[in-house]
Amino acid sequence: MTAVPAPDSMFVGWNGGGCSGTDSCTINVQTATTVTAHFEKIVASCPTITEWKGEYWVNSTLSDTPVLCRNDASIDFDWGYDSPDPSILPDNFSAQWTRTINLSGGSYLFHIDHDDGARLYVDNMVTPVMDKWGTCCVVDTSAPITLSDGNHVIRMEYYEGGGAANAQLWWEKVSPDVTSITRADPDPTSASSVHFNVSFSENVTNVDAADFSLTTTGVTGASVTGVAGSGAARTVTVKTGSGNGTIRLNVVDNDSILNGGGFSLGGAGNGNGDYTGGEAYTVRKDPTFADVPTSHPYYQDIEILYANNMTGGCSTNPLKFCPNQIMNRGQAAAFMLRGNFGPSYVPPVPTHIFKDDWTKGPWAEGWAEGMRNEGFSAGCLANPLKYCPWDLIPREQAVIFALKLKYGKDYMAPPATGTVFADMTNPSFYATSWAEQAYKEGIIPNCGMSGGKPKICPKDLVSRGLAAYMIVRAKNLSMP
Ligand SMILES: [Ca+2]
Ligand SMILES: [Ca+2]
Ligand SMILES: [Ca+2]
Ligand SMILES: [Ca+2]
Repeated sequence: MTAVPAPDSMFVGWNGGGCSGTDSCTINVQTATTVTAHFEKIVASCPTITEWKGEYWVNSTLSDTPVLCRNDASIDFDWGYDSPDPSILPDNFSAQWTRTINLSGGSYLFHIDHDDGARLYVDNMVTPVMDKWGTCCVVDTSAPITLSDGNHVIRMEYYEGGGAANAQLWWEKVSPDVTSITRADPDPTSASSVHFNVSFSENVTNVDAADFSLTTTGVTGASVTGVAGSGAARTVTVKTGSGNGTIRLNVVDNDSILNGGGFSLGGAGNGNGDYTGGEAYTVRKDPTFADVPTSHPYYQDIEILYANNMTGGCSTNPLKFCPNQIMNRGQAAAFMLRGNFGPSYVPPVPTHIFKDDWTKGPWAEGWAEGMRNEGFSAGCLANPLKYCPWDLIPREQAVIFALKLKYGKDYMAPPATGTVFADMTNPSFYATSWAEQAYKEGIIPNCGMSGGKPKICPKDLVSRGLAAYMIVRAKNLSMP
């Protein structure tokens, strides 16, 4: 006797009549004898599923229990005349793939390619969005489906009758989105109107002032006054009204903004294309510092430095910054350490390691020792040990401070070329590599042009205003 299991079962052994084990059994029948063959259903156990849960049946109707459960990276199968697995015969099998997937909100088209039939479910596991059970061998596309931002459950059911077999699922987002809203003008601003750059994921039409709103603090009378541009970009002009505060531009989706396919922003429905994550302007109609008017070339940088608690100015009543005062090494130490460790950094109590004359400004001694303790500067002279706090800082030294502020005390600039500047052409000079790198990274502006090349003016001294410019860029600071 031989026991032959059905495709979804396995033979587990004989019982009775002198038969045992799972080999074939021969019995000599002389009296009534009962021999029982025991079978067990194959119940597939699933491994850890990280992508699609793929369950496979050895019938074409998803009936009974699956014989195989596995993690499938994608639903992209072309089995030809073969089968998904050695445990499954090439005809009359079925499968189901299930996955919870995070999608950004919008309108989607789902596509299935199938031989033989398939059904697709999205979120609703009772009513399929596509039912192609019994229709074979074409690519089918769903109607547009609008999905919210977040998790969605997708299930595809599939069967193979005979001949070749394949199963594929993919989808595409067909509605446009706002991808960013950024400031087009310097920030902070005292201007009566400012501009925002609005970017969309693709070309759109029907963008006008009614599609925008403003979120403001402090200011009154701000309004959207114009929308220019085409394609996937717009520039929106906003009147800043009166008062000091902030203005952010938002997109309010009313389904009027459409792409070339006629799909509305964020998918069908108002509100699903809203965008409130853009950059804001800080509006300051009156400057913070009495000596830094809004027309000052470093006005934005100094305001940003102040707003980030990185400077208290040079005098308090009236509040002044002294933007044109030349920075000395003592002041640079304070900028450097605050810039690196944050505004709450407190310099160490001096232990008088530097033999400088501190009577001109006792405040600087702790900052100088902080620079040495933190490894930013060993000093200016080794014997006797001095820091030279009152030496003024030329641009060729400031670029080193700025790059170390950006990347840390151990940073070294890459080798110099000597070809960047009209007035700094010796690649072996100690500061050339630092100046070239700082200029390349936009940390220091040029000081003019000569013969088609920028000038760096290495010996020019650095004002506190320029120092603000360099710190803002080295630390990538903006209005908080
Ligand atoms: Ca087949
Ligand atoms: Ca087939
Ligand atoms: Ca509109
Ligand atoms: Ca919409």
